Formats: sequence, structure tokens, C-alpha cells
Amino acid sequence: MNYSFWFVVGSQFLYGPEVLETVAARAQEMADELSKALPFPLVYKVTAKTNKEIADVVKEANYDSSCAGILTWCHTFSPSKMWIDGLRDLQKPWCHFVTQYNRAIPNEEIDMDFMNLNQAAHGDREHGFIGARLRKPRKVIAGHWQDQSVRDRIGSWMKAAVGVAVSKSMKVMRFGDNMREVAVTEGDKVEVQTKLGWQVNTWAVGDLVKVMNAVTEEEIDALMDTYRASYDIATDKIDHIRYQAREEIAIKKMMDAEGCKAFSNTFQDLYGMEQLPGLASQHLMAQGYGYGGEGDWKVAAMTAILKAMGENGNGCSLFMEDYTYNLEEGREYSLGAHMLEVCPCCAAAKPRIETHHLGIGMNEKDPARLVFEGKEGDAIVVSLIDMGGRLRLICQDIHCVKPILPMPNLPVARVMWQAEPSLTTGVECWITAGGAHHTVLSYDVTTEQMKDWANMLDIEFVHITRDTTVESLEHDLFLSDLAWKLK
Ligand SMILES: [Mn+2]
Repeated sequence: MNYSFWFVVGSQFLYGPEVLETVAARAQEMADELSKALPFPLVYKVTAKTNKEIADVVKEANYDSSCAGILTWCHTFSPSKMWIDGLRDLQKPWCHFVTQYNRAIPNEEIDMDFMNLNQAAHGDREHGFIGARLRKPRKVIAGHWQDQSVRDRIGSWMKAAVGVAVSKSMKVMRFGDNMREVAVTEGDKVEVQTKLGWQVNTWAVGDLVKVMNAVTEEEIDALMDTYRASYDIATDKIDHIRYQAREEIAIKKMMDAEGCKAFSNTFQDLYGMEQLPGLASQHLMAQGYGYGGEGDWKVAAMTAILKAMGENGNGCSLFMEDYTYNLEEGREYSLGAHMLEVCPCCAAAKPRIETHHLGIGMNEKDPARLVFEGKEGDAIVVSLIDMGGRLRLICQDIHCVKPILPMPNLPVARVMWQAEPSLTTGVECWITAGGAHHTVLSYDVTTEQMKDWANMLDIEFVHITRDTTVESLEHDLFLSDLAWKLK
């Protein structure tokens, strides 16, 4: 989907046709200039002067699947009662861009004509009131439209809004159910479809095996060429790699046929398969598909959404699991990995394809998987949990480091990080909030984007930062629980 955003500029008839022509020409110029600097085109739609013009452009935006959101701005004063019908019906993300065409006040030229044309400071307050009064989720970004920092913030919000569009069209393919007895990976599929737009449905593992059996040797040869070009092969068991290619091709065929962008499976249900998909899942994630292990369809969908919100629509976001801690004083780190399935987008060096025995699950043969170390960098971990009656999104700021040990006997990809505000306080906060062991770890999506995403979709947002204390978090969660029960 080629997403775009619409620029809707508020005005009124009071100032005469010349002013309206100037407003329209400037709005067009601003949209054109901003489009060159933003990650998605900004399309100037209308200088809105009536209730009907606003209601009409909102209807058009709601029904145009390529429109990922609207930016509004009031060049002149624009009485906001005429915005009520449109904003009430708006179903797309909304950013109120508080800006002004001119940067400086021209002190010699300024007169009342100038004031009437350039009164965004006045018009945007009227516009802001109606957004607040309607309790409409919106992002307010203020600053001159030519400033790079302002453009960066709009671009960042646009990616969060695209995350909303991807969420609203998300379909998840489940192979097998949730891992037996596990709680945090469960959730209300009706609730996520209502709030987030996800269609989460199940397909039989036997159907996947049928599709696998129909994959041709030529198809596998072609994918093996891709594997060889992307990864170092560090095993003699080429037939095990070919089996993973067969799995990948079949899973991709089934997902593409149904329009699914994410899938989950479970080691407890691999009937008819020789290996748990390892390399297969990893290479699918590298292509932008979401994945969740042990039946975790929530993290599968979130992985696909964060990938789509990242650089070029397939950023550095990956399915992750907290595994074990290093609790030495001064060297306090979390070590994250998974049984097999860590996306190579975060690899610090070229990943190796290895084959190792896997005792957990129904593996007749040693599964092939990519083994590598994750790169250094600031990142976040994200967990979506079902609180019963509402969804909670938890984000924590982390810093990924080069693993402090070589770990030559660890047969899986791994990432090591420091959590904010510290390992133990960070863990206390995460556990107090109910965050899962499965997360999406992202190097290029920010907490501000996740907060915007949660606001646009009207779900609870919890952020664990370097300033968070357990006491302040407990207080916030207590008030939040009350507030969400009243909503
Ligand atoms: Mn897991």
C-alpha cells in the first residue's frame, strides 16, 4: 500500500476571496515542500470554510484506504463549530499541526491585513479547543514548517499512523493453539479485532504439511540461493536447510493466499513436520512478516506492525524473549534469545546457518537456524497484554550491547541489553506492570511512536524510563486501572 496523508487547512469566508486564494496557494506550497522531506506524501486537499466541506473531506478520508491520516492547520481563524460533524466522524489518525507560513513578524509591514491573514496563533487555539472538547485522540505538533526538528516529528508521527493502518488490516495465521497452560500469551481475539483491527484465525498444521509436500525442488533451489547469498552455511546437513526452505515456502504461500502478515506456531503441535521452523521463521521475519512462538499471536502481530513502522516499511524490530540475567555487580544485563526464532535484521555480523539438536518439541531432525549476535544500540522492548476488559501496551527503554561473553556453546541468536532505569528496578517495574516474557525489541521505533499508536487505537500505555520508580509506577497503574474502568 502506498500511503499518503492529507492536509486540511481551516479558514472562513470573513476575509474575502483574496485571502482564501493566498491561503490555498500557501497550503499547496507547504504540502509540496513537506512531501519532499517526509517519509510519506502530504497531499493538500482543501481550504475548509464550511461544515459540509469538512464533513465531506472526512468521509473521503475514512473511505480511502491509502489515506493513513490527516494533518489540520488553521492559517486564519476557522470557527470550530463547523468542524464538529467532521471531527466526530473522523476514523483516521489526526495530527493538529500548529504552525505558521511566515517565520518572523515583519515589523515595518505589519498591519491589520497581515494580522488577519496570518493568525494561526489565534485560529489554532480555537481548533485545539474543539479537539479537546470532543475528547478526540490527536497529536499536537508545534513549530515552523521549515524546521528540520518539526519535520522529523511529523515524519515520526506518520510512521505511527501507518502502524495504525497496518494494524487495522492485520491478519494473523495461527498454526496450533497457545502453549498449554501459559497465561500471558492468551488474549481476547474479539477485543483485539474491535480495538486494533486484527483478524486472528487458525489453520490446521495438516494443511501446512500438505502445502509443504507440494513445494517443488526448483522452488527450494531458488530459496537456497537466497540463503547462500545472505548467510554463511556452517553445517553439512544441507537437507536440513532444504527442509526449512520447504517450510518457509509453504508458510509464505499460505499467508500470502490469505493476506496474512503474521503467524504463530507451537512446538507442541508439529504433526507431520520434521523440524520446528527455525531458519524458515527467521527468514520470513527478515522479509517483514511477524512471528510469535508458543502460539503467541499478539507478539506476532505486534512484530509485523513495528516492522512496518520502521525504516522503509521493514525496520529493525524483532520477536524477542527475556531468557537469563547476568547479575554481577557493575555488569548487569539481560540476555534475550529464543528457542530458534530471532530475526536477523539485528545481526551485528553475517549470520551462520547451523543445525543442532532441539530436545523441546516434536523434532525428528536437528532444526537449521540462524546463529548471530545482536548489534549495539538504543532500543525499546514492547509487550501487549490483555488485562481483561482492556489491552495494555508496555514499553521499556533499553540499550543493547555487544554480548560480554563469547558463549560458543549457545546454539541460537542472542541479544544482550541494559534496561532502564537499572536491571533490577527495570525488572521490578516490568513485572509489576505485567509485561510478558515475549516482546518486540525495536532499534528504530521510539516510545513516542508507540505512545501515539496506543493513543490512536485507544488502549492503555505504560512507559518504563530511566526516571521510573516502582513507587511512581504502582501509583500510575492504580490510577490508570480506575480510569480505564470508568471509560
Ligand atoms: Mn517463547
